[in-house]
Amino acid sequence: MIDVHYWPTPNGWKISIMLEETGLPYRILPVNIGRGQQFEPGFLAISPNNRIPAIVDHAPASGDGPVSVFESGAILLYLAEKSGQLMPGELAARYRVIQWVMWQMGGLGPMAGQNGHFLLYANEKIPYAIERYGSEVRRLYNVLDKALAGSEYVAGDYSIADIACFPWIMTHKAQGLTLDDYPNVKRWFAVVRARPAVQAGLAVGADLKQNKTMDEETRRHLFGKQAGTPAS
Ligand SMILES: N[C@@H](CCC(=O)N[C@@H](CS)C(=O)NCC(=O)O)C(=O)O
Repeated sequence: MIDVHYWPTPNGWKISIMLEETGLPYRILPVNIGRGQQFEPGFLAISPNNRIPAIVDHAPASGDGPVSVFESGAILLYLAEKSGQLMPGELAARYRVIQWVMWQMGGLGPMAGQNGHFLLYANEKIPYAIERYGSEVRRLYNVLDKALAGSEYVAGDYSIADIACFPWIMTHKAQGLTLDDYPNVKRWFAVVRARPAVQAGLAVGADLKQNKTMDEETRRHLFGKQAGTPAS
């Protein structure tokens, strides 16, 4: 059984989609990031960066004790290895997938996260930040659009590279973007979204988030002083 420390957000959905795709047995352990549960010592012990998602696999292939993994990209790699699915075996094809997972983790996710923050959540509208992150997100969407011009999926066959990117493309409206400007992304997005496992993954924990708007307490936990305090 795999414990998934989870909240229904883009990085959380990567893992619920992957688990639905592979059929690996899992159990959801909610971490309400709007109520500060990411700072609780028990969670920090497995996720020292105080971010969801994190997993604990109680039956790893090694046969040893539980294995815990944080960072959604690392978790996708772990689950691909455990299940033997959604990651090609051949060397060049495998690294084609890994490089796009790294691209998502180091580029699309963080830039889209900052762009959304400065567009939607920052109390002060800072034109330089909005322009800086907005142009970087548009550049990244163009990179993905070009890749998808020559390939049905992000890195060859459907893989963890698609699962890593999809939830962040779901946020395109919040990024101030329309997929009409990225026709290959638009075509790919519709194909991935239609997959039953993707729909099932997106539904995981949908009932947890009763308050869809950003209330003051959520702002304090995500953007307040505690958010900048080193985990202890
Ligand atoms: N690079 C990390 C990012 C994880 C991340 O930013 N998670 C957000 C939710 S999508 C979170 O836990 N935020 C809590 C906080 O900011 O305190 C990953 O991909 O796992």
